[in-house]
Amino acid sequence: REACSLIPEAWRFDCYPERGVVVTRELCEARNCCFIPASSPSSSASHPSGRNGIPWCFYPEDFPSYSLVSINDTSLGQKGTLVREVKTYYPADILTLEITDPANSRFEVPISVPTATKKAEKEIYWSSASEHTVAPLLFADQFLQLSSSLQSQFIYGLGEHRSSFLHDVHWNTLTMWARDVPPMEQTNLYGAHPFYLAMDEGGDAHGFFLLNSNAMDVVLQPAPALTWRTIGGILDFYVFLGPDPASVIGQYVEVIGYHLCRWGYNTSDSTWEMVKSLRNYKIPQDVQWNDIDYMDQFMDFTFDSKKFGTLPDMVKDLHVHDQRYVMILDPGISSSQPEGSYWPYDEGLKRDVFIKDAEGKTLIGKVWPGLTAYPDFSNEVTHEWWYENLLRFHEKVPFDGLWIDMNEPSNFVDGSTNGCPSNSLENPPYTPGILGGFLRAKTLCATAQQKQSIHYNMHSLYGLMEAKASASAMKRIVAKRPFVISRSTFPSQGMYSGHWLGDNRSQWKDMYTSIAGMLTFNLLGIPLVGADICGFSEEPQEELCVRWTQLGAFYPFTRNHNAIDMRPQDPTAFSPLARTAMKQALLLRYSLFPVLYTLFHHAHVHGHTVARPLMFEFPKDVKTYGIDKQFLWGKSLLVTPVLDPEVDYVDGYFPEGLWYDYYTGNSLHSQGEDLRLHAPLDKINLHLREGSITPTQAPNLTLWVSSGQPLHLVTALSEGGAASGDLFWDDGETIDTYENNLYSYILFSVAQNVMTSQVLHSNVEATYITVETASFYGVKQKPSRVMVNSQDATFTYRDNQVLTVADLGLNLSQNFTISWMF
Ligand code: MIG
Repeated sequence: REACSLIPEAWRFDCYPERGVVVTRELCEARNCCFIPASSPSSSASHPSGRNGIPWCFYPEDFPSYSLVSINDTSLGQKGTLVREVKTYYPADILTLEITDPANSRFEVPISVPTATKKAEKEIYWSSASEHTVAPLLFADQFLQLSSSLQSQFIYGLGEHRSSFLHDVHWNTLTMWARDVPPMEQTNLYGAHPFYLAMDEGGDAHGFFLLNSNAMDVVLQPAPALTWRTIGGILDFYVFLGPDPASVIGQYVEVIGYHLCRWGYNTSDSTWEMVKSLRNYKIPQDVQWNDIDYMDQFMDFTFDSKKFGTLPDMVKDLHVHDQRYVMILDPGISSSQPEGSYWPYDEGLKRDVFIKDAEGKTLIGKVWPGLTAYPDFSNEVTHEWWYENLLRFHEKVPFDGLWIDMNEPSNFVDGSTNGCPSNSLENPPYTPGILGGFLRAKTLCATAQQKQSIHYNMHSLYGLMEAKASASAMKRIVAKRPFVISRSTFPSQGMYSGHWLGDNRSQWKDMYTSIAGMLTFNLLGIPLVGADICGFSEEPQEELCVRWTQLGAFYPFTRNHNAIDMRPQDPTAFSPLARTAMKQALLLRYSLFPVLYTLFHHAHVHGHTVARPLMFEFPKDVKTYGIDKQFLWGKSLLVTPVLDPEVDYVDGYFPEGLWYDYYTGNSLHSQGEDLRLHAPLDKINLHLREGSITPTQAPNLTLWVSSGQPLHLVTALSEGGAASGDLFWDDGETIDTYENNLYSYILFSVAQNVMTSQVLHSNVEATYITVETASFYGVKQKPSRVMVNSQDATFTYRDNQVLTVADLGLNLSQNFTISWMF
C-alpha cells in the first residue's frame, strides 16, 4: 500500500509488539497493518518486529479506532462515550468506552487520590497537535494502548529503570512490573512509576501520569511520541500543566500524596565493634542496620540467639549514644515450622492474612527462610497482624525503623511451589517486555488471590501496601515519625517510605548511574532516596569508596551497604588518608543538615524535590536538560562529584551567573559554560548560587548532638547585593509538627548591606540554638563598620570579598539584623 510508505519512519507505531515472533507480511497484514522492513541500520534490532528499532509492522493512518459519539455534562465535569465499530485483533475488545469514572467493575488501582484534584487535572490528551496521526486507541480486556505525540524529546521519570536521567526517545521500550533483580539497563526493576515529565525547549514543562498498576510497556520513539501499553485496569490519566518543571512535580505530588520523611545515616555491616570503632575515630554515625543474618534461620520477628545474642544490648548501647537501630524484614513468612512454634505463621493462618493460590489454598513460595507464605497487605486484617508482630518483637529489640526488602514480592521459584495454572491471566494475549518473559517470573502466580483483586492487578502495589502497613505500625509503636525504607515502590509511596536503589555493584559506572536514580525518584515524589554507598556486590577500590562516600553524603538517604562475604567497606576499613577523607565528607553532610531538613520540609508541604536536577532551576537553559553528573540540593547548592578514577579535577557545567566556592567564598562568573575544577581525593566540589543564604551547623558525631550546635549562615550575594534563604526547625521526631504548629520557620534576607532574620513561626527548640557566625560572600570592598542589632561588632574581611562576623551569640528564635557600611 502506497499510503504506508508515506508514513515517516519516526512516526511508525508498532502494530506487532509481541516478542519471540518473527513478524511476516502475512501476520502483519492479518492485523490490517502496514508491513515495510525498515531501511536504516537501527532496524537490525534484537527483536524481529523491530522492538528497540523501527517497527516493520505498523498502523496505517486509517486504522479503525474509537469515535466520540456523545458528550454530556455531569456534576464532575463531562462524560464522553467512545464507540469502536470494528473489532481489533486482541480478544475481548471493549467496543463502548466511557471517559469518566466508569460504572463497570474493571480493576482500578486502590490508592486514594484527592478527588478534587483528580477532576481538575483529568484531561483528554490523545488529540495530537502534530500533522501526523498517532496510533489508534486500543481497549481490549487485556490490552490497552494509548499513544500520543510529544512536544519535545526531553522526557524524564518512568521508573524504575537503570538509565540516564534524560530518557532516550530513540525506540526505547521501558517495561514496568516490580521485579527483584540487580539494576541493569533495559529491564523492569523493583518499582513501577507510570509518570513522565516532559520539557520543552524554552522552559515549559508538563507531566503525564497513568494511574495503572498492571504490567505495561512504555514506548518512546523519535517522532517524538510515546505509547502506553498495559494489560489491564483502566486508562486513568492525569495531565499536569506546570508550566515549569518544579510546578509539574508539585502538581503530581499533590495527586500521589505528600511525604513524611526524615533522614538517616548508616554504615555497613552490623557489629557492635564497628560502631565503637567509628566512635573511636570520631566518624559520624546515626544508624546501625542489620541484614537478614540477625534472624534465626532468616525468619522475620526472630533473632539468632547465638550469633546475635547481644543484639538487645547493642541496641540499648546505640540508644545511650543517641544512635538508632534499623533492621531488615522480608515479606515471606516461614510456613514450615512445627505448629505452635512460630507465632507469625500460626496466627497469620488463624486470621487468614496470606495470599491464596487460584484454588483458595495458601500460596507457598520460597525465599530465605525456605517455604514461605506471603502476607496480603491489601487486607486491613493483615496490617493489624503485622503491627502485632512488630510490637512483640519491639519488646525484645527496640528498633527505631524498618528496612523492607524483597517486596516486589520476590520468590526464588516462579509462581509457587506448585507452579501456576495455565490460563489467560498467566499467559495473556500480550505480555510486556518483562524480564524472564512471564508475569510469574521470580514472583507469585498472576492468578494468586488477594483481598482486593488478583495478583495480576495487584503485583506492583505490593511494596506500597507493605510500606503503608509498616509506617502505620511504626507510628503506633514508637509514637514518632516512622522511618521505613522500601525496595519496591509505586506512586504515593513517598507518604510512607523512602527507597534505596537496590543491588548495585562496587563500580564507577554504578556510582554515576546512582545520580540519575536519585534525581528520578525525587521527580517521582520519593525524595528520601540513595544508593548503597561503595556498592553492594563486589569490592570497591579505596579510591572509588572515597569518591562514593563524598557523593553519598549528598544522597538524601545516606547509607553504606555491603553484600555478605565482601571485604568490609566502612570508613575504618581503609587507609588513614581514605578514612579521613570519608570522615570529612560525612561531617560536611552533618554540617549541612539544616539545609537538608528545610528541603524535606518543603518536600512535605509543597511537593518540592530535595536533590534537584539543574534543569529545574534553569529551565530556559537547554544545556542543563541532559545533566546527570551534577545536581543541586534545593535551589542553590551545586554538587559536582568526581565520577572517574585517577583524576584530581572534575568538569562541571555552570549555568549563567555568579557562583561561589562553598569552602572559600571565591567567586566565578559563568556565561553558561563547562569549567574544570580542582578536585583532590579529599574534596567534593560544592558551589553556592548567587542570591542564596545557606544555614549550616557545626557538625558532630550524631544528629542528636549535631542538631543542637550553633549555626553558621553563609550568604552568597547576587551581583546586586541581595540574597535570601530559610530554615525549618523542629524536634526532629514528633509526628505532624508542621500541622500542629510545633515548629520554627525563619526567613533570612539581605538587601542594601543589611541581613535580616525574620522569625515567622517559633517553637521552643529554636530557643536552644544560637547563630554564631555569618559569612557574606561577594562583599565588594572592606566595610568600615559592622553592626549587629545596632551594636558595633568585630569582623574580618578577606581579599576574596568575604566578610565574616563571628561570636554572634544570637538566639535563633529572635529577629536580628547584621549590617555593614563602607
Ligand atoms: O536476596 O537481605 O537488596 O540490600 O542485603 C537478597 C540480603 C536479599 C537484597 C537487598 C540487599 C540485602 C539482601 N537482599
